[in-house]
Amino acid sequence: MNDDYFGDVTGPIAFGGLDSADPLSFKVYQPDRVVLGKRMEDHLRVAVCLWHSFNWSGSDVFGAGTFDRPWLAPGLDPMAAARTKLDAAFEFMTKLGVPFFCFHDRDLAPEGRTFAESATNLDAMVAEAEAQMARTGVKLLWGTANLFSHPRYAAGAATNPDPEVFAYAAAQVKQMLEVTHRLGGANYVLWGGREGYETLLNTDLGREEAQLARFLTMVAEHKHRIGFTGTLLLEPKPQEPTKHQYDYDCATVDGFLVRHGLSGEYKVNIEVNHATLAGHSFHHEVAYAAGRGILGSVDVNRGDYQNGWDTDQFPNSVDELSLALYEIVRSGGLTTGGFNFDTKLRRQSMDRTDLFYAHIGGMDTLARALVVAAGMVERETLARHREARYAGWGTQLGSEILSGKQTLETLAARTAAGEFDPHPVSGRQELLENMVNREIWAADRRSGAGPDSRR
Ligand code: XLS
Ligand code: NI
Ligand code: NI
Repeated sequence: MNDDYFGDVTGPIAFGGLDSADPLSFKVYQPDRVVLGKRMEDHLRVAVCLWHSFNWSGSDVFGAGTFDRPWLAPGLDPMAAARTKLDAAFEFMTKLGVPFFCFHDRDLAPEGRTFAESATNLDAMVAEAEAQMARTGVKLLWGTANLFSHPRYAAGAATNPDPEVFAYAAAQVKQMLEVTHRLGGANYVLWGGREGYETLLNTDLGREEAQLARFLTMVAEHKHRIGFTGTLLLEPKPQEPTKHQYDYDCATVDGFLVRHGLSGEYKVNIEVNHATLAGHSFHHEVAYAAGRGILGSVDVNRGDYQNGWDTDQFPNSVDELSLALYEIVRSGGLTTGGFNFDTKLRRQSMDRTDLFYAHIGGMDTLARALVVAAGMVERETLARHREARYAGWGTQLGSEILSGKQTLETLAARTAAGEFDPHPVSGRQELLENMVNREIWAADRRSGAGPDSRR
């Protein structure tokens, strides 16, 4: 087996702790460290993505690729290049020590001249991936179909004005769902990159919503037909590449699922930078999805607060991630989901080793956020305040209002009779913020101090 693409790095990356000066060691992430009764690796279920990390050359709209990625060099035989890319990816994942990966059909195998040729290419590469997975133990967190790169999808896939494009997308998703099933994937993702519009002047919103609903119903039906037991996930994003995307945010997706009888069939794959593009915090999106029972998986990254793009940077803010991790942990954790690094290196981070620095930093940030979140859960720091704030709803009045025993008339009569005299109480926001900071600062003592295995 090749071991050539990341020759500068000897894997597996070891835990070095906070005192280690080795940039190729984990400072906090320790797979076997037990946090709230569960191994860190099992809480986080980290995945590497094959698109930004292995199938992108560092090109942007203004310039050519900058990255040192021999398998993306022009002029290579596409299938040979795909095999090299897969070798490199599995070498990277094994050295990094992550349990999962994610890919689009087109990341694994090149598109052919016909659908049949694309399908054959994919099947051949899936066999290779299967062998790599068996050899390394790396598992598939989720698969997905690329329904946005090819020009045929410029006006959408399921929401295209042309039903033949819908049919083409259906064929692609059918194969990728089956591939994901064959590879034992834990989830299947649909991100509607072109399911939206550029201008309302040529767009029939009602028709496009009906098409999307039909498409997602067909996907759910096929999932059951083939016996795939993983979770179907929709990935919300408000815009980019289109001006407006229909799966705008978690609340929009939830409403769509309810409207079309698809609740229970789909959960959400929440991406940090998509949350912020939608004008929300990631914390908000996680809390919303958890509250609605649709929290599925996370594409972990971050945006840049000074621009409005999906910059997909590697996460590095413990403060922000801790709040989201807190909601995730207290809601029971990600079950079939995980944390997929849907992240792009900056264009000047050209070396292959930069992929290691980026993922190590991201995993340490996640690990540290998990330790902070666990502290908040263990000490019930926030939960006690939250419960006390709503205590009134546990009284007879509260339960009678919610159960429908009270009406506007009865409440008006009782208020007029002087029965109620509510007094505003402090929300204690600054106190709660201090409590969160204390957990973040105290985690310094705990985060490098795992009792167990160095690895
Ligand atoms: C793009 C999306 C994409 C999905 C998978 O913004 O994040 O990468 O995760 O199609
Ligand atoms: Ni994503
Ligand atoms: Ni993104």
